[in-house]
Amino acid sequence: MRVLVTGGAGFIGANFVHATLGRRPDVEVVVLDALTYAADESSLAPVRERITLHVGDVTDAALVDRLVGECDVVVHFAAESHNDNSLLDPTPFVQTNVLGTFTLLEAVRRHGVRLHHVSTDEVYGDLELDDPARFTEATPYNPSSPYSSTKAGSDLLVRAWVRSFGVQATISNCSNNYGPYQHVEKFIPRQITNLIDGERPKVYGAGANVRDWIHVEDHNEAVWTIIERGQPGETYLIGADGERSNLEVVQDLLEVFGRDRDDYEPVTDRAGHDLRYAIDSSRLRVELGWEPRYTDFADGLARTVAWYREHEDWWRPAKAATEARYAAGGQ
Ligand code: NAD
Ligand code: TDX
Repeated sequence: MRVLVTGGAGFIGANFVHATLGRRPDVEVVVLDALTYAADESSLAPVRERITLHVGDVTDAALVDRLVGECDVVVHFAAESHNDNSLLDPTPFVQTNVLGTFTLLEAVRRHGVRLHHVSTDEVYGDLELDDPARFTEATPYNPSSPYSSTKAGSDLLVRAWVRSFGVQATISNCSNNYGPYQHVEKFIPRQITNLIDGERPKVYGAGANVRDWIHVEDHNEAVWTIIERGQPGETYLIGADGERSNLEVVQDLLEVFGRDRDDYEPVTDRAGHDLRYAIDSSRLRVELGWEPRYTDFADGLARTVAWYREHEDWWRPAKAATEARYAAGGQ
């Protein structure tokens, strides 16, 4: 089986490529990635000889058509993925997330190729902090940010292409991922690398906002489960019951580094900051038999800290510029 992985040089995509080559020796991996600021070709270095990497844009219809025509399955990770960036300049979000997905859909339609579209729980908007509800596949779309609205738009395109043209596609909406190879702009790697540098973690507002954390390997195994056993045309929510407030995560990290639990810095809050995300992944578990393996968040976090400690050469080049950008916005 030949799999085309868009965005395979980014955080989740690179982990997907590693996991696929590690556990599915029959699968041939082709990566399409524009190598934006969010990508790092060195994330693929350990497997570079075993994959084909095309540096190109998912909105390039001719290139996408050719690559899709040569593969059996497409797994679509490529996206602009950071909410804070989408508030500074939404343009590339509309371009990549909406037009890129449209370009891919037209190609899989022409070639009759199976597509798995990777999306986010943020398409459902947010929940109140004291609301016991969780998102399900039936929750209405209600995105808040430029990022999440463009992801919602891409999901709706996929649904329409399934219904109107019979495209064989599945969609997954996953909660917040953590693990190796995540860009230092994101919450957990930013705080780990701040702590390695002796700086204080930066918490938006009071740190009360809740995210539902899942280890990236559990996400990617769920994606494979859906490719192999999912129903074309269906949506599956992916989550590992990992709800934590941002403050709890920061305090866990402070403890790992042997620092005082209150040694963090409150900074300017994100505009329109979603309060809480929470996933009910019963459908994926009951119908397709998936279960997360990283069920101990403290352990997963400690392993992630160890990875960043051991891979300073990987994250250091992006750190100063990322912090300068945050500092300019008071964050
Ligand atoms: P990332 O920003 O780390 O990686 C995105 C990758 O896409 C990069 O390698 C980048 O170069 C590539 N890319 C961007 N624009 C492109 C274009 N026009 N053409 C080709 N390649 C392009 O993102 P991530 O965190 O790995 O997220 C991957 C996917 O998973 C995204 O679709 C995101 O919406 C979704 N997702 C992420 C999370 C999370 O917590 N990170 C959770 C749920 C869903
Ligand atoms: O320095 C920080 N301090 C802070 O308190 C940063 C960078 C973030 N935060 C807060 C904002 C959020 O409440 O931490 C939480 C997590 O922030 P991000 O890592 O930016 O993630 P989030 O906005 O929740 O979106 C993530 O999960 C869903 C991914 O970036 C998306 O791609 C995915 O779709």
